[in-house]
Amino acid sequence: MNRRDFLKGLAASSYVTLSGSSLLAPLNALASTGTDEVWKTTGSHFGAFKMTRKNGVIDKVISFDLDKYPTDMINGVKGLVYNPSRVRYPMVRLDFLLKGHKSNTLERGDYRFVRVTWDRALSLFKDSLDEIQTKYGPSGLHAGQTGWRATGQLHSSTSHMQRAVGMHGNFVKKVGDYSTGAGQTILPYVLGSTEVYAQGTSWPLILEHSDTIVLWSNDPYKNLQVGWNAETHESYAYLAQLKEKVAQGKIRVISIDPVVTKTQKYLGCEQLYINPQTDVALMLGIAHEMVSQNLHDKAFIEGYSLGFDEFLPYLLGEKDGVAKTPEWASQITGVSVEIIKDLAKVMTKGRTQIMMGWCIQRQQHGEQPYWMAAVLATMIGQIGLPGGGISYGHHYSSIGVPSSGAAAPGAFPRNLDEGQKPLFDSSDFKGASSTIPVARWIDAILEPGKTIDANGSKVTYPDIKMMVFSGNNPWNHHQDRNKMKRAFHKLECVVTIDVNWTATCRFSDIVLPACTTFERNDIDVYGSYANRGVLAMQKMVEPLYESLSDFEIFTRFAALMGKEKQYTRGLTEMDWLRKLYDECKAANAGKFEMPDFNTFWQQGYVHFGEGENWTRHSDFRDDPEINPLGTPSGLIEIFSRKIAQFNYDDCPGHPSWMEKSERSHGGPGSDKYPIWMQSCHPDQRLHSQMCESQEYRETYTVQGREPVYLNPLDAKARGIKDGDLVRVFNDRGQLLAGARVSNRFPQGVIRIHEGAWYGPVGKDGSKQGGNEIGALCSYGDPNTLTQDIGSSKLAQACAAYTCLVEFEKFSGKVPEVSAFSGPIEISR
Ligand SMILES: Nc1nc2c(c(=O)[nH]1)N[C@H]1C(S)=C(S)[C@@H](COP(=O)(O)OP(=O)(O)OC[C@H]3O[C@@H](n4cnc5c(=O)[nH]c(N)nc54)[C@H](O)[C@@H]3O)O[C@H]1N2
Ligand SMILES: Nc1nc2c(c(=O)[nH]1)N[C@H]1C(S)=C(S)[C@@H](COP(=O)(O)OP(=O)(O)OC[C@H]3O[C@@H](n4cnc5c(=O)[nH]c(N)nc54)[C@H](O)[C@@H]3O)O[C@H]1N2
Ligand SMILES: [Mo]
Repeated sequence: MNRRDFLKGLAASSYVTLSGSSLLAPLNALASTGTDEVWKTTGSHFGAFKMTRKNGVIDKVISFDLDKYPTDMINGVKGLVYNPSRVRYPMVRLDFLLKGHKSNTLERGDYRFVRVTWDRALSLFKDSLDEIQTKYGPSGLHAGQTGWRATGQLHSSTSHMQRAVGMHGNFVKKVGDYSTGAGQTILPYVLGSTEVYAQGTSWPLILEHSDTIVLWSNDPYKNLQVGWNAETHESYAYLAQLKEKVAQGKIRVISIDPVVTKTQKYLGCEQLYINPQTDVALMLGIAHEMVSQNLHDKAFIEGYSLGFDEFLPYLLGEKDGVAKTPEWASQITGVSVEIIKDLAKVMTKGRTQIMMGWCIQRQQHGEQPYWMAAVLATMIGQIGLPGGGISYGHHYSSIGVPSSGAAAPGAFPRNLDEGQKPLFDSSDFKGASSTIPVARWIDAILEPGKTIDANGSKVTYPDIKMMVFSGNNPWNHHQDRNKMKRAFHKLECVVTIDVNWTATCRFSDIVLPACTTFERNDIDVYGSYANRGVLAMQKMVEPLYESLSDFEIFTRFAALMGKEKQYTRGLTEMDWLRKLYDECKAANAGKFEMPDFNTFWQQGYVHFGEGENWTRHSDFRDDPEINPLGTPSGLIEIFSRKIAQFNYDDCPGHPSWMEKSERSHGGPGSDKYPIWMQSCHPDQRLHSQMCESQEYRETYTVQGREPVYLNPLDAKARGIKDGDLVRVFNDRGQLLAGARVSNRFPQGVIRIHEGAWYGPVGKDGSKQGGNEIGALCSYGDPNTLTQDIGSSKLAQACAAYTCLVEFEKFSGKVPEVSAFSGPIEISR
């Protein structure tokens, strides 16, 4: 049947709705059968595993021999492959199939999809790209979002999509990321590098030299479970040693956090409660006390930094009439004057390592706490000493585990090869920017042509008409679902390549099924920053249903353009793995022994051995003239002339306390919505990944919903008991979640972990009504409620933690959870 006949057929017949019943087919009927039982090695963000296969189905999953601290999430791994949310075959949204780019976009998200063949799906995809490039040029297409696609150097799904789509034509890209957008923008001005993605001082040195460790907005025990590459979990051995030292009174650890973190419980360390979003005020109060008690290291400030003199009048209140005294800070932060004064003493006595988490910069003015913390560390004067100074990543991807120093394997190219030209070879963005801050894409869709400030430049929003997503889940990661719906009404076409029926698929027009990482062969770096070795990721089962690897999907797509060879360079999956491995072996020749590829593949792993201890910024400390920082002056910039020249009202030339647009505990907006909602990273997932893992999810859900953690007094005041269903709401949206009442959360603070799947239902409770603006989320996605604003004119970064809400006991007809059961399948 050609396209026209098919569409005619669709239009002429009445449709039957197949609600997900076919999704419950027995699992072992889905994969190829066999009687083998083999152990194979593979890797993932959750660590490395060994798996067996029985009758063609993954059977046992056990942790890798070298992983001494495997995460509990290992119990969810099988469910990543076998779950009811898998995308089984290519599907197209009903009205898009009928009307293409003239479809009724208000229907987008009503979840009605029609199954099509791979050929049809890929040609519809290409036709759409043709139409966009012809009508609008490259500014009409955004394919630049990235995310936590599965690990693997070959099968990086984002690279595959961007290389192939890039061979078709140019498109809008992003700068920065949701993780550290504000931090990675401010710190190059202050410390000369992003710091967040830099290797940190080695844990053994910290354990040896630190007297005090301040965990500031930081929960490493929770967050080190996952890594950007296959995680080794070696950091946990150091955390175990730290726990011992805390018990022996050898190291004092203070966790500055509104909530009792998993790390605080594990270490048995001190917790210092602080009102959310007020950390800059606390830091200023401490700094003020240091100055008034003459505790700061004047020689270090003089020799290694610039601009303390410009900052001091602000601190002392000579500029704005407000001295940033401990008394002043206490009123804002809820931390007592005595404790603030004591912190100034404690931090300047002995060796103090400040370890910043990232959450604190995912808020409005998120640049400020990072800058001010660097100023505090400068005043303490221990930057560049082992166990002293400041770090911004010890909770992430094995940072602090000494690096092996070996060369890691390369990756499949994301960009076009030298000399390759796109089919539509235009770079005319019609006066708009070709790159926009990562979290501002919804604003761009809503207000094309608008010019904003961003990091010293002007960005003019392109008129985006089509989005392509692969390896990221924007209907998880972006803020303010109802605003997103309004933006998506303006798009002509949305294409998503994913393993599962995420909410992003739900709001797409063309959905293509990728297989999981366990259904293809790959290689990975073992231990991101530690770079412990090279791991074989051996295919466990054939791709389920009609899913394909991203490599195969885009090889077929490239073939439609006559560019298959250009895309693959004429190499198969195994050819690529061999090539990446052999290049790595050559780069390590004479330094690290690596066997030939076949031996490696058979043994599953090559070990590079242990790395050496290292202290961040020690070279700068040794000689700031020979080893300057990457800042304009080469010194730590307490005052930045460059930033001051930008003249931003929300990011002046030195760190400053600024009130937030929404803040609890007496701040703006708290009279109407008194509760601060934090949407921290989940303990039992990687963002939205593993939420689909049904059995594992059921170990933590409450009445099938995502938990919302509540303080007992807040719960009681609203007549809520542990286990009740709760409606959480503000002017932006509403969701259902299940109450978990816990003393770990203070009054006025609730937590719903990000990554809870968006499962909107209409007023009638139907999943088809999920496209309605204001629809209730039936599962509990916190981004139904968060604010979509930029951190400031500097970074324009994600500010999800500037968010107030209210909650109540849910009364009303309880809707079914619509998040996980896949689309409403329409057939003739
Ligand atoms: N409210 C709030 N929002 C946040 C945050 C927060 O703290 N609070 N945190 C932010 C941060 S730091 C981040 S990093 C982002 C995370 O946001 P994302 O990185 O977008 O989140 P993931 O859920 O990991 O999305 C990865 C998607 O890739 C898919 N995928 C996995 N493997 C493959 C593959 O092999 N092929 C293809 N095609 N697809 C694959 C998965 O199924 C999943 O849908 O969220 C941000 N959003
Ligand atoms: N298990 C697991 N680990 C992960 C991830 C995951 O999804 N699951 N994601 C990974 C990724 S992509 C990232 S970006 C990192 C995220 O790393 P982070 O952003 O650092 O992690 P979070 O756990 O969200 O937040 C850490 C702590 O900040 C506190 N906090 C929030 N707001 C404030 C505040 O205003 N003041 C103070 N003092 N504290 C505050 C929270 O209460 C929480 O305890 O984690 C990585 N690790
Ligand atoms: Mo992140």
